[in-house]
Amino acid sequence: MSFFKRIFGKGKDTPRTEEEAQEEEAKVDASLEKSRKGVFGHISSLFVAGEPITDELWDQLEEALILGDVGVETTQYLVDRTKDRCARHGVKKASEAREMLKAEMVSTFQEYAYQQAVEAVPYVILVVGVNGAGKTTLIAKLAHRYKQLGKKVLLAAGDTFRAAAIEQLEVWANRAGVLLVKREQGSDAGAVIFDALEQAILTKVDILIIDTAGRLQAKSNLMKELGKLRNVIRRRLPEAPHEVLLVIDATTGQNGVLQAKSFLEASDVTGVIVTKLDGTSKGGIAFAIAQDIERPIRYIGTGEGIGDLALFDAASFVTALFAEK
Ligand SMILES: Nc1nc2c(ncn2[C@@H]2O[C@H](COP(=O)(O)OP(=O)(O)O)[C@@H](O)[C@H]2O)c(=O)[nH]1
Ligand SMILES: [Mg+2]
Repeated sequence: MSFFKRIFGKGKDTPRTEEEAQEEEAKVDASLEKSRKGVFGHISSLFVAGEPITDELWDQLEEALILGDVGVETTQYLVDRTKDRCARHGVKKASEAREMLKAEMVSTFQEYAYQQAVEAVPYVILVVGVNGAGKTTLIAKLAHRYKQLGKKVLLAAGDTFRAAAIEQLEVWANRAGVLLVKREQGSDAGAVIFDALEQAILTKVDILIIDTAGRLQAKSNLMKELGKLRNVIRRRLPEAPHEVLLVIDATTGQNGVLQAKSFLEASDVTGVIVTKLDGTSKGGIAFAIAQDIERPIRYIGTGEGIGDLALFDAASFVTALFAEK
């Protein structure tokens, strides 16, 4: 029996122990180091203790947020709301304004809160996003996580375009100790998914996670392809997929957000995963993602290893961005 207190979260991926929650916070903290030392350290230093709030401060803040990949619109939104919050609270000092900014940042993320996942067996998760965003790696991380939570996990190699993609998922499935359904390269992705659904139902799998190809030639093709996959799933399980996770690479900046938006029209995205936060000094992209994609951020990828995944928590994310080390 674990003596750690159980934390009952909102998702299927909880409960976690307190120790695990702390480990995840440390991972988030480490992956934001570049951002903290760069733009966000600078932002923090704009709010000089003992100084009053000035127009210049707001201008500098705006400039710095845009540099940090927060995006023009989201920056304007954040700054306006921070000003309002300062006015409402009668804040005059710069050091207090910094806390108002942080509070606004947290609430920006919370506008799209994660909804309680439905109970379903098998619980089907479809993973979408452009090539290279980190879909396959995320699937490995999720498989590992659910396995550790005692769930029976099955993966579907739905990216059938490249042989390497199937092999890559197979290597990860072995490493995570979960089963994989695949067909040879060039097969119909819908057929792979159909097989996987049959196997998941027959063998009473708890969680089925489906990989997809992220080719982004024409938007109409993408919509057609994803629509087809969705129909295959729904014909067998009308309520599925229960989650559609959109994976976005933090290092691709505003352009990455723009590309990711085409997936919103092509599939019913329920949540976002931000990967490679460890590889950028512009962690502000997370705000742009939350605002532009209008979905909750579920997890962040904090590295290339199977354990490098953290549940997203708005407050600890903002704290880590500004923490003084
Ligand atoms: N540093 C870092 N690299 C990552 C992360 N997630 C994925 N990657 C790397 O990004 C590359 C593409 O990942 P992959 O899962 O193949 O992307 P896919 O094409 O969307 O399936 C690989 O080299 C991964 O190791 C992350 O959170 N941090
Ligand atoms: Mg892949």
